[in-house]
Amino acid sequence: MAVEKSLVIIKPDAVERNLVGKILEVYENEGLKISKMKMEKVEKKIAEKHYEEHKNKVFYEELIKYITRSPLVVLVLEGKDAINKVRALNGNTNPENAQFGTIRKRFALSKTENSVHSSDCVESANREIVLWFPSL
Ligand code: 3AN
Repeated sequence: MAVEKSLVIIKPDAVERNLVGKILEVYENEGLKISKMKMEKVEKKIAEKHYEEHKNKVFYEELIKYITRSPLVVLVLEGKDAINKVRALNGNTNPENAQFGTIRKRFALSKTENSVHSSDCVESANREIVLWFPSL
């Protein structure tokens, strides 16, 4: 399996509830390496670019308001099959449907306030990493 990079966000609801350490521990325990990491309250224009594929969805405005409301932690995780591995650890978008033991089952509050984001394919990962870490 190929070594991949995935862009991960520990979202405002999780940072607000002091869950950063617990979430990072899940990824590190699976052997994933943190290769970049920063904490910030994201600018609206970066948030809009990150979620541009959802621009026409009914939940878009709520999503942008939420993701910009308080600081988040954004990181790059590296490892074998990192993209699928992280998505499996995160669980379903809707915490009600997330598998037992996943990050979203344990911590997410709703479909919007669902604690984590991770890239869904190599192309998204490349796009998102350049967006969040433009100096790379
Ligand atoms: P995922 O983050 O699981 O890849 P996406 O890419 O389909 O999910 O959605 C991006 C984000 O948009 C989700 N993490 C969630 O915060 C929000 N979202 C997705 N679907 C809904 C929905 N039906 N209602 C509210 N928010 C949603």
